[in-house]
Amino acid sequence: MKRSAAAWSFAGVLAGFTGLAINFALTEWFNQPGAVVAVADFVRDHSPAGIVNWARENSGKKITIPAILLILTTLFAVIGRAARTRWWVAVAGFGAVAVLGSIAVLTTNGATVTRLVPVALGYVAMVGAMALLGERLRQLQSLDDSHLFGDLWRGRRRDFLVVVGAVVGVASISTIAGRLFGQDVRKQKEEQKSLRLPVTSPVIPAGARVDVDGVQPWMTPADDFYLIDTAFSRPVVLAEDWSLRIHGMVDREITLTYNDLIGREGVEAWITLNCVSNEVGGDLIGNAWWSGALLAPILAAAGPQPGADAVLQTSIDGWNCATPLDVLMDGRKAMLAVAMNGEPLPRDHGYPVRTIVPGLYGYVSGTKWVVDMEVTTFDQVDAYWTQRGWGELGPVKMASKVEVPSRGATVPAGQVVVAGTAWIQHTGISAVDIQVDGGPWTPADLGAAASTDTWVQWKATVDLEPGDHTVTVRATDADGNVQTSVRADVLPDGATGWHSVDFSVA
Ligand SMILES: Nc1nc2c(c(=O)[nH]1)N[C@H]1C(S)=C(S)[C@@H](COP(=O)(O)O)O[C@H]1N2
Ligand SMILES: [Mo]
Repeated sequence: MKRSAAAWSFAGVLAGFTGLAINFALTEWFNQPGAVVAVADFVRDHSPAGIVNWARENSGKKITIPAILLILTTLFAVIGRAARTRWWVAVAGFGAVAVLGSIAVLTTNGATVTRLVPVALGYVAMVGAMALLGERLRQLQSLDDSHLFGDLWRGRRRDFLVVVGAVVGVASISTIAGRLFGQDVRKQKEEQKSLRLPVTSPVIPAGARVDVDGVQPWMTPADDFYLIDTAFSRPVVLAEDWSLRIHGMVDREITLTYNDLIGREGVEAWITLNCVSNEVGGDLIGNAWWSGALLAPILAAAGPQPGADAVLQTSIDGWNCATPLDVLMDGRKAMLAVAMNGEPLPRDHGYPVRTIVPGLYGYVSGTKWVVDMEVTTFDQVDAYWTQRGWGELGPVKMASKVEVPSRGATVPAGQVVVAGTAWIQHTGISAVDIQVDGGPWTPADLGAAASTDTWVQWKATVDLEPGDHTVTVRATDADGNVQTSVRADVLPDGATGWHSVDFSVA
């Protein structure tokens, strides 16, 4: 009796996951949001700001999908168990799951009813697998006590296990096939390989590096570049399908294709991008050689109307941000980027096109997979993060970081090298000072600055006695402002405060 309940629960879980696997395989193949991802998106978009901000700090993105799968596992087990005596519970229970999935899928960005097809087929797979498994279980359990553990029982148990094996096989193969053969994923890789972009390879400016081991590379390789976005599954967009629509408070609406974009006069620049969520001493920052087209002349061609002060940028995944129009038009190298470090953008960093705006945090400017720009006013719009309590304008704050010695390190006595980075993009750093054990501030040597839009490396050498020490760094910008010591949290508009590192001298 107990065993049979467990067997039916197991069958329910297996049938449920078979349906999820079929849904996954189909949605990967047709490049649509899968039902589980759509539910995760739905949960994120309908959670209160406090929870979303909390989750952002506590890697909520990583636990959302496992949590949904855990809840589904429990639900599938309950459904399977109930189906032992009431078959209609399986039909209705899996049906309820499919209805929830359908609602979530229909709320995804750009949804059409065709997105319901993979949900429906997933549902058919759930009920079908449950029917196959249930029938074998029923046969097995219809044996009376005299047959228990006899040949007949063994034979029927084998039948059941064969069906279990077949169902597990179908589910696994679908999942793996979805991962490997997602049509557009393959096409995208081919496209990225065959693109011949009019871009140059990065050449690190002479003197930019202080050449101290342990300082992060001046140019961040794309593979090491931090990743931040709200997407549970990063969109796969083909350059050949991409277009950007510029509309709203403009004299002429414009639609640009990828070829239009790369046919324009190019712009290339070293630009450091960082996240507003970067804590003091944190590593949500990177510096790359970006290539693309300047945004200002494109916006100018559209002709922003008087009164407009914002550009609402939207990604193909529905995420959006509003960027000050004057910042985009003031002559800085705000661009629609197609390449990073001389290569087409990687999928995760926004392939085929993203926005990069020197001097602003990513959350108000760096839209990945950007497809829409609406010229508007801040009064009229409330973008994804500003709705959740983050600052509207998002200029980068001055910051500096000690990277050598690392925290807790033990270094040999004598001349100790201290080094790191400092930044305030689009203003530029003019000086960096360090302080050891609360003593006087002494100037560090700065690496060459490529432009005001990148970070600078710095280094200093200090003579230290054996024992425990603390080194603190602070920067000064090109206007002579000294970095504030006042500690501020990353919410609402970026952290402030000096970075210190404790270490020992042997
Ligand atoms: N589509 C989309 N673009 C986005 C985001 C996002 O969540 N979705 N996050 C922004 C934030 S908060 C930052 S800091 C940068 C990070 O860019 P990266 O992942 O290429 O480093 O992308 C921005 N662009
Ligand atoms: Mo960010």
